[in-house]
Amino acid sequence: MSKKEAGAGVPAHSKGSWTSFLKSIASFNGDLSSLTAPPFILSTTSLTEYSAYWAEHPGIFVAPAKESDPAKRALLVLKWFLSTLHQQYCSRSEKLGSEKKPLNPFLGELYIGKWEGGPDVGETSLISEQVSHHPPATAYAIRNEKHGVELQGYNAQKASFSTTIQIKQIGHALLTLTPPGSDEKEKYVITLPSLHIESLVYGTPFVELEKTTKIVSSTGYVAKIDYSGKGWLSGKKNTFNASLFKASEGEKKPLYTVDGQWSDSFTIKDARTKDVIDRFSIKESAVTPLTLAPLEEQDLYESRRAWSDVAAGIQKGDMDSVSLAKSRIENGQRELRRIEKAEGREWERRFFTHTEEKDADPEFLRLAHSIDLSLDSEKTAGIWRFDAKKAEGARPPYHKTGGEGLGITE
Ligand code: HC3
Repeated sequence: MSKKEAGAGVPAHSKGSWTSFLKSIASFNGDLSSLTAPPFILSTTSLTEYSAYWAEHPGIFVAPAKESDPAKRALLVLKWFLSTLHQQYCSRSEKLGSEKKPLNPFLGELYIGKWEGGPDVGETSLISEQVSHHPPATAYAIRNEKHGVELQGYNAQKASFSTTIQIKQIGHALLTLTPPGSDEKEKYVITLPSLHIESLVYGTPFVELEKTTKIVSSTGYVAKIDYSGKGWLSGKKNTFNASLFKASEGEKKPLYTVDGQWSDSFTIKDARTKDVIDRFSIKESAVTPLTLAPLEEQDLYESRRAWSDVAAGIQKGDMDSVSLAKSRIENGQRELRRIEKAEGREWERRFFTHTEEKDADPEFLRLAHSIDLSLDSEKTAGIWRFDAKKAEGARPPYHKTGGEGLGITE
């Protein structure tokens, strides 16, 4: 078998710029948005859109709320989490041939939509907002009223370089649901996996997950997922081993185990009997597309509308129009920040409010500490929570200004 050559996936006219890009990565400062990447690797999608990956299987998202046994409920939460990984971390490279460099969201950028899940599942809504630009942080709230399920969270990335790009995710997700026949809400605190980029040298980057994710519930269960890749024991990419156990009994006494590849399929077993009790396969689980408002009805701050000229330029390969449209947004944002500073105020987030650790919900803090989730809130400009009051009053146009901040003046 012939060996793949470096740069094999890079278009002929981009070989030189790809080599320069690789050199710049080796000495970069950790800010991924500052990297100048060749046009062929630029994505037309902003990071605010990535929040949708959490619920592209709305039926699996709401399933725990229908289960009356607490251990099985925690297992269904684990199954849902695992089912999101394919969408989160490899749907783009599968569709486009490689992982691309996403658009760097501007402060206040919004991505809003809903999934129609049919009579059984009902409607699930998504609100994603760029709540901080320096450091970049995206917050989201995903809610299904029919089943009383809500996921909210926020994330930022800290990048470093050692043989390839390594990314540590900062932030967490918080799932809240009401079990059948109960008035008490239960909570699940979810940590976010670390990742690195593979196949950079060939010009076909893709994501591999590493280290661990933990999910702890207010009902006393913990799920631990260990990720490994091709060079590890199993020899297969995107591998994981997970177990669910009672916090009081520890991981040596698992109730359930889950093994497989997050990009393909996995098997859930009863840890005591070793019986297979459930399977999940990406190929057999169609995703439900998110419905967005038509572009002309979207707010000027909604991602697809705000970035439309940039995206059109990228698609045409017209880098002059891309720089022009990007500069318009960047200059508009700079001007807005200047005015805010002069007026002694800051940008008002439309759907989220930040708290400091000392003011956070004590139950959340207890759960977070129990799984060593370090909040690192200075790296996300605070702990971000969905603000139902703000959201109640929010109807398009969501922002108070006009096109200011986007370089639109008339
Ligand atoms: C690192 C990443 C941006 C961040 C992406 C995150 C962590 C965002 C939150 C989502 O819930 C999960 C997620 C999935 C993929 C992560 C992206 C993969 C690559 C991208 C870098 C900024 C791009 C690096 C450039 C290049 C050319 C190597 O692709």
